[in-house]
Amino acid sequence: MVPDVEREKRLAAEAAAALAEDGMRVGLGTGSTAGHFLVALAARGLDLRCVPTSPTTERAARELGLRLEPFGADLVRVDLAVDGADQVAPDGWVVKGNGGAHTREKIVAAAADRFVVIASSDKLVERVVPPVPLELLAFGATATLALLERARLRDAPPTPDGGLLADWLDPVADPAALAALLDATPGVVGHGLFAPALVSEILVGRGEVVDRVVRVAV
Ligand code: A5P
Repeated sequence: MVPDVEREKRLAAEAAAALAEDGMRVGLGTGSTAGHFLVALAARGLDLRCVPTSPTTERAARELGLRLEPFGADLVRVDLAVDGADQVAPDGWVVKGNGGAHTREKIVAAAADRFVVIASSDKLVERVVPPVPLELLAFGATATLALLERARLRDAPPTPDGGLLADWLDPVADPAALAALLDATPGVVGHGLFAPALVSEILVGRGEVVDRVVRVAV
């Protein structure tokens, strides 16, 4: 049976919104699943301070009446961050960035005491596969691409931070090894491989229920 993807996204988003408590600082992800989370979070009417991960999320959150604060010296950590995913693998690796916001999303996830990934069941994969989203510094992007032979620029506007979007297209035999390679390549500003250690919890809408995988830090 074909899953009702929007319903599954909404169920996962509502389960994540239930984790928010009055007074929390909350990181707001980007994408359609995160969009459901914004609606569910706003509906709770809590007193929150929120950090958006993209201009799109910022606009949507503002329209829903969520209080936004600059991600600066007065707010360097968040209690909870919630975001969607493009791929969720059983070994805990998550791929993000189809919408191009992965660099900001990872910064906010890394600043979160609890980073919760929400997804519909169609995002579950047996193993990470390409494309893996990249953001490149515009300066020297051709040279950076030459180092990453199997990456291609995306036909997309620059990110809000001036970065160029690209995708790694080779098979991903070992996500940790690829993440290390990308982290070590000058000119790569960010990539969409989110390591298991970054993810506290994964909420997957599956039919009428939400499966919860709580990750134990190792
Ligand atoms: C944004 O850049 C992405 O990381 C999204 O979070 C991811 O692509 C999931 O998007 P959807 O919820 O729209 O599938």
